[in-house]
Amino acid sequence: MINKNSPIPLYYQLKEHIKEMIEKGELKPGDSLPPEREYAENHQISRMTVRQAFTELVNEGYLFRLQGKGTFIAERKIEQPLHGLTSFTEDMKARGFEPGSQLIQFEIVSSTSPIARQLLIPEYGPVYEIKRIRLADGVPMALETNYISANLIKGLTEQIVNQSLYAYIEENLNLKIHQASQIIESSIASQTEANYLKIAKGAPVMLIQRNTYLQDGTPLELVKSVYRADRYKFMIQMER
Ligand code: 16G
Repeated sequence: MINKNSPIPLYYQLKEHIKEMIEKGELKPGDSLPPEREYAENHQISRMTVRQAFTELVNEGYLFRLQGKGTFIAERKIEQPLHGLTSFTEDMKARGFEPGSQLIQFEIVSSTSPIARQLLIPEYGPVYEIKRIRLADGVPMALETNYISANLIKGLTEQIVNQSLYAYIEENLNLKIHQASQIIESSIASQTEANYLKIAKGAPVMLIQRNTYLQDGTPLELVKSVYRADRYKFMIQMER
């Protein structure tokens, strides 16, 4: 599997080999890899080569290390395309996961001025503040906080937001969700976020802020999401 006469660097060959085994399902999430020294001896390559391959695979999210326990195969990341305006429920169904939500907060509050400005409503106007842990097959993927004008979207209930918000808005209220702008930046999980997402405090996360608009340009929602960086990657198609 490793060809020492090839011009391709050994660490790179090893990396590709491990990736292929993961893709074929020969290595499954949670499986452990032998210690670097043993691995190097078995394949008659240097320990440095193994370390470099493992480290890059850790950085790319294919493997993870547990202090004192070894190196393991990570869960596959969900690849989220960025070109369609979709809901979490739609995204998960499209990938064969069962979407779910755990409601943390659901109330009508008076909007702060930054929120009022973005939703184009009077300051202190009533907004729903909805905080949900979004689940895929019961596993926490993201922590999402939505702000929606209570005068625009009437009749939201806990039952509705335990299902799909977008489905309710489009199917029950017949409003057309039209476009959104989204900002993605990296961060680390606070203690609270870590507890909700079942990750370690300080683990990498992606912060997403989405402003969504209806067909007539009315701001529909302001959303702040914290996505697990170990389970998510974003894909965008580009043309030149
Ligand atoms: C996605 C959207 C969020 C929207 C939600 C509706 C991002 C960052 N956020 O999570 O803006 O409110 O879907 O999902 O993609 P639902 O219809 O399943 O409730």
